[in-house]
Amino acid sequence: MNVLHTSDWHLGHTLYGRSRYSEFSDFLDWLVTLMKQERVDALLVAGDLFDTTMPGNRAQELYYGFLHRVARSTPCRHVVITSGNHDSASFLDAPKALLRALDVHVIGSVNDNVSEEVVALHDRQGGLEAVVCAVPHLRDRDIRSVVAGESVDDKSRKLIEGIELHYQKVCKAGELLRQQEGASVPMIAMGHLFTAGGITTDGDGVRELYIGSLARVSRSIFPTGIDYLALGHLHIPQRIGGEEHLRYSGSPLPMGFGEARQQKQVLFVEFADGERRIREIAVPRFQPLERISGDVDAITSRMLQLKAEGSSAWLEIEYTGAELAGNLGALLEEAVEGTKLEICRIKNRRTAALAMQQLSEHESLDELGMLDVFERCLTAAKVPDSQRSALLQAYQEIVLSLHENDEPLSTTTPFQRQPL
Ligand SMILES: [Mn+2]
Repeated sequence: MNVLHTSDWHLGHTLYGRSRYSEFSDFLDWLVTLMKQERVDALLVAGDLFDTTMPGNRAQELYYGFLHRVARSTPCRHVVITSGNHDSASFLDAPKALLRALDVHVIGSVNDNVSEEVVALHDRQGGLEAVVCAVPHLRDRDIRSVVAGESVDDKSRKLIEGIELHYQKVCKAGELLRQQEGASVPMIAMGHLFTAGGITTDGDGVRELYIGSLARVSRSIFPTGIDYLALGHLHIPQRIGGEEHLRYSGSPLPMGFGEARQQKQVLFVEFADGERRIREIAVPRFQPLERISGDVDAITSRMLQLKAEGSSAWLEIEYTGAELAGNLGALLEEAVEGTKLEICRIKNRRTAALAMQQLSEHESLDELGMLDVFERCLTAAKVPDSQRSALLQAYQEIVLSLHENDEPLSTTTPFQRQPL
């Protein structure tokens, strides 16, 4: 049996206001072709299918169009989709019954009955071929009973225990089903969460959100006996604890310039004759991204090089020179004129450094991250260092809970820029 694992598509994602529909469309076309070539029997998508809880029509069209194509034009017999922190669980669940007709199993929200999260995959003859313990993104409120006056450590411990218990219950139900059918088929688990030691990239926002945050679990929470664990949430592909079969597939597209140089992948898992073989399949780069960092000379010479190559890269320019470069914007506009290059963002470190010393008129919210803004508030209010870490933690917890609400966030709040 051939299984393909992917996650974190973030359909509808924009990069500094630029829409990425053509990249998403190219990726999904490529995926359909791959599924035919590799004769994929089951596709697992471990959360963050959409970038926002209320995806736009084009993002939805891509999603449903893809599922229809998979059902009609590939050998794939099963699709299992679980929710991520960016998805609205109820939005994913809404067309559940309809999608079942296409052999697509959607598990958006946690249900009191854990067997709802156990998906039995049957072959054409009706025999069991795999059991998937499809755990959706577990939100704080799904698993933890809040008690007033709890310490941060209490909350954290309860949350981790809750996640562990949930995985145990679902995997136990999966094991039971496997025994009932008397088949020694693979047991696959899915999830969307951050595990300790996970690697994140500069600029993806996950560091900001998870430093000292609650939802940090270790490898030991996953029951032994799982033949393959398909995780989502981290955008860099990685193993957990170096183990071959516990994997994050990572996002297929770079979600920001910090991920621009990473090779993106999907994971191909073949179960045959009681053996498991895992293969990483590289995802092509549909739209090149590049971050150019340096002084004016370094930036312009790299741009000339790209121009000579006929590159159509999207660029993030980071000026780190010593002098104030007031004409940087005009200089760069001139450099891209008549080329296919596009500048998405210009970061002027020199100006930003000045702004840190004194509030500058030129400072814009765009230059600051969520934590920067909060830290400015703490500084402005002369909050003593001894209180900072507790306040930061409380702040991060509030931000996390905002992300986990099922309603779209207002476009006017800085929280709109979600991490991972
Ligand atoms: Mn994600």
